[in-house]
Amino acid sequence: AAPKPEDEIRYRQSVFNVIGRNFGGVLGAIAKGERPYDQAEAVKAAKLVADLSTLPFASFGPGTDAGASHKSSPKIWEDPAKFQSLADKFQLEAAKLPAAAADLATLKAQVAETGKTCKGCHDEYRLK
Ligand code: ASC
Repeated sequence: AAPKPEDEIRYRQSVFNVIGRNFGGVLGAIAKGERPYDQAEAVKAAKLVADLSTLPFASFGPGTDAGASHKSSPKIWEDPAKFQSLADKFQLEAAKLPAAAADLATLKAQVAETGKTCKGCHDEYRLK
């Protein structure tokens, strides 16, 4: 049986939570100089973000716009293809993070590029 809408919402929120810990909490902090650069730690966080980026967007199906509390804008379900195009941009940039994480300068540049795709989607599709 298909998961219940509230379970889909909980799943995508859980994945975004782990992405946020690893992207902002680890890679973003390193990029801002708030956390020391450790190559193994950075590569691990980058791989998690890249792998997890492939998961949440399948959980915005029909009916998952209502029910449990969430910050997803109704605009997502008005034009799913447009939402998916921003998800694709995020996944494309996130996939470059593991290789970029091998070096601090390339990591900083790729964190900036990936962060733009996070923000682009949040500005349009995440309610305040
Ligand atoms: C983060 C985080 C986001 C993005 C965004 C980038 O670390 O939690 O939502 O980066 O702020 O602009």
